[in-house]
Amino acid sequence: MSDAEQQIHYSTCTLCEAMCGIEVATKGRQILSIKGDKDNPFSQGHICPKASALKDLYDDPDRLKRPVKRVKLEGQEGKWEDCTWEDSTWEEIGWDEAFDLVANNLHRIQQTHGNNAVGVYLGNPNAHNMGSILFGPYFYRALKTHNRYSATSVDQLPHHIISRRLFGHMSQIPIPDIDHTQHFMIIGGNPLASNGSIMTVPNVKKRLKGIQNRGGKIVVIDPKRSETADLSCEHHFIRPGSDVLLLLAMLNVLFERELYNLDALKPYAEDISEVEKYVRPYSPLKVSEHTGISASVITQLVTDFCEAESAACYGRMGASVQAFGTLTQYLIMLFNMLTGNLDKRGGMMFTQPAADTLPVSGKGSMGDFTSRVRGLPAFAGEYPVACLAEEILTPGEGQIKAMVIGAGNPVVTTPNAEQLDRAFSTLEFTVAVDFYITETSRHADIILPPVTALERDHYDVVFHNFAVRNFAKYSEAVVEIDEDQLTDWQIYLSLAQRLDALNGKSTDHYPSLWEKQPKGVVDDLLKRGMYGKNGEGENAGYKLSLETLKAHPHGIDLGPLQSALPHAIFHEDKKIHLDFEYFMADLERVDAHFFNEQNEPNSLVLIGRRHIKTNNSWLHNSPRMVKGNNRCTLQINPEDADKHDVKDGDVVTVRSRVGQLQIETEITDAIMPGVISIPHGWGHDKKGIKLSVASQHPGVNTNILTDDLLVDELSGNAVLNGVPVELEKVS
Ligand SMILES: Nc1nc2c(c(=O)[nH]1)N[C@H]1C(S)=C(S)[C@@H](COP(=O)(O)OP(=O)(O)OC[C@H]3O[C@@H](n4cnc5c(=O)[nH]c(N)nc54)[C@H](O)[C@@H]3O)O[C@H]1N2
Ligand SMILES: Nc1nc2c(c(=O)[nH]1)N[C@H]1C(S)=C(S)[C@@H](COP(=O)(O)OP(=O)(O)OC[C@H]3O[C@@H](n4cnc5c(=O)[nH]c(N)nc54)[C@H](O)[C@@H]3O)O[C@H]1N2
Ligand code: SF4
Ligand SMILES: [Mo]
Repeated sequence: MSDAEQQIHYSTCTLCEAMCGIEVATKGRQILSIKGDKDNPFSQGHICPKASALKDLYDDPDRLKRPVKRVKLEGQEGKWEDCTWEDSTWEEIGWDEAFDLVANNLHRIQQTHGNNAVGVYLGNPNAHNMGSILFGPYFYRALKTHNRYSATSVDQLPHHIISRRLFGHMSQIPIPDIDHTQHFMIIGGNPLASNGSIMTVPNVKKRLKGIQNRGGKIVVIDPKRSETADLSCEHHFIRPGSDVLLLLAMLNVLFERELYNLDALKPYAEDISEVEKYVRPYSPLKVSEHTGISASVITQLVTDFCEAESAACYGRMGASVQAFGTLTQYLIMLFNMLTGNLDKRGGMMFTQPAADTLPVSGKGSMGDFTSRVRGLPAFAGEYPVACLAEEILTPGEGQIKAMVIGAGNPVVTTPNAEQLDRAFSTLEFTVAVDFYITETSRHADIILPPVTALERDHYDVVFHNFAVRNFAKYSEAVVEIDEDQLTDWQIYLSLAQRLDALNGKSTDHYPSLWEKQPKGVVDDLLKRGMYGKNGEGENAGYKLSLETLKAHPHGIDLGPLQSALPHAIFHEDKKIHLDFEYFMADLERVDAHFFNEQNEPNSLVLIGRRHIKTNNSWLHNSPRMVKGNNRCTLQINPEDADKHDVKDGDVVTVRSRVGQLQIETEITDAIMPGVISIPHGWGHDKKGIKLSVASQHPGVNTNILTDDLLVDELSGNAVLNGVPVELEKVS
């Protein structure tokens, strides 16, 4: 090993959505360094501090490499619920034994209690993992359960519902053409910390500065003067959860001043002028107090937007994961359409990815089911995760008795986290596909650990679809793995095959899947795609296939985003279905919420925030990522601090309907009065986890405060921003 040569590999960072190209130096199975790949045409050498966490993850002694089984210590028979964490220990087992145990237990529970007795939760890293995305579904389909949940419903669910209804496919989401826009309005996104979301945009800072350098403008609407707001030309505080009113008033101004531009969209949406009748009651004056933005500023926001040569209004996490997230994002879409900026250079545009999964993936089934206990709507075969705990805790037919958790940590990341934690301890059987023993996977009977990102081949099946340029890149694993280490897809396919066999179904198709592998699927998609070897038309000259991409290890630039209507529409009539009846019905709830005299607005509401060195709940075991000052603080405006007699650094108790926690304060005028901010992803003080670095920097879990009963009713998406809380100084 010691005389191994140093090698350089070109790969992609999979930690966030930006898809930065990385240059990884290895020696044998040692990772020496990770740098930005200067020759990657898309990211041009950019990386953020997280890229080195890929090495830390690979080297982490806490990481599991073989399956483990949780066993009770002697004398501790009975249910897990009655065990303390000290009563059990983990034992390494072989893969075959692990797969048999998992398949047999899930099968047994489904035979006894029905298919829906097994629940599935899929977390965010699946989206960054081609194997999970392409082969995971074989396993979920084999389970035949309706009880499916994912991180989508604490995140981008509204975007999917809107795209499904308007354009006919849940993943056909328009992206800001950031490199050409002259006016970029950001509502509830902080790309400088998050590196962009539903906008794959490596080196977002440079691209934002590019807008300013060409005389354009960036406007940020956010209850916090975020890093992005600091860089922008204009920032306005907004009361959390009131964006829907701002958008209604912005649309109102468009019609009032006849600033709308129907020409471009009329052929695709003849009824678009009907928007006027819905927004007429919401004048800037009417919404100004509720939003905290003056009527004149609202009008100015619209006139500036309309005067720009091109403009994009982009709403993200802060605007989606709140009480009116779906209606807000819908109105944002209408605003882009009515100003002539949908499908226009410098506006919101559709990508044309090389490996286009849309034609072969589910468009998003709607309205098929509602959840058993609370009746929340299913979308694309998933229920909102806000109702997962009650589906485990409420007895009756269809009660969840076992859970499969793939690359997720819902005990930290979903609302009313303590309730879910309790619920998980009542389960008969749990399996987690994860390389860490986390707050969630500690509940598992079996943990199946896949390899980490640099140990597997990668084509970004999801985020190329959301990129601000058309681009394609494939990379092979950077380091070799042991024969008995598996990737996610091998785990899922093994389980699927066993379950199908147990259910008496044919398994004849499995040998060809094992042979094809996810990369074979990508190869097919590339070849038959619009830039493909077998493609036709003006872009076929690229002749893409896996082989071509292997020969271009830095990736291939496929040019700026192009107009794509009507091709981008999946509805058979090739029209955009505005579906007023569905979306605008929610205005009734808006009126009841904001304009009912009896509703006293809460004096203090909670929002979240991200830091460049975090990635949801799971990078805190990298010493580099947690070094320095405690970042898990409660940010509060000086005015509110005074009101509560709190000094910087004081510890306060925060209470919501569902829980309470204690946390250190950080007084800053960057946060709006009446709002407090706590970052998510912390709270690594649970017994039974095996995260030795994270445990020393535990922080607190903000989702102890977020409320499972608060959802955006149209979608069932969780409300993680704008949660009513009370605060008290700890004496
Ligand atoms: N209050 C509040 N809560 C939030 C948010 C917020 O802004 N505020 N944000 C929400 C959002 S947007 C999201 S997406 C969710 C995320 O919520 P989750 O997806 O539930 O949580 P993650 O922290 O991403 O957990 C990922 C888990 O996957 C494991 N993992 C990492 N890579 C892999 C892999 O390649 N394979 C496998 N099998 N496992 C892997 C990690 O060890 C970790 O345990 O959190 C949400 N929660
Ligand atoms: N460093 C880092 N990067 C990440 C992640 C991470 O955990 N860490 N997570 C990744 C994931 S899974 C996602 S989904 C993306 C999310 O990426 P973004 O959508 O950019 O999310 P945030 O950075 O949380 O920024 C949300 C902003 O919304 C504001 N906000 C909160 N409530 C409201 C409101 O009611 N109205 C308005 N207008 N604004 C509001 C917040 O103050 C915050 O500035 O980031 C991804 N990238
Ligand atoms: S910006 Fe995202 S993709 Fe780029 S290096 Fe950082 S975490 Fe990785
Ligand atoms: Mo997310």
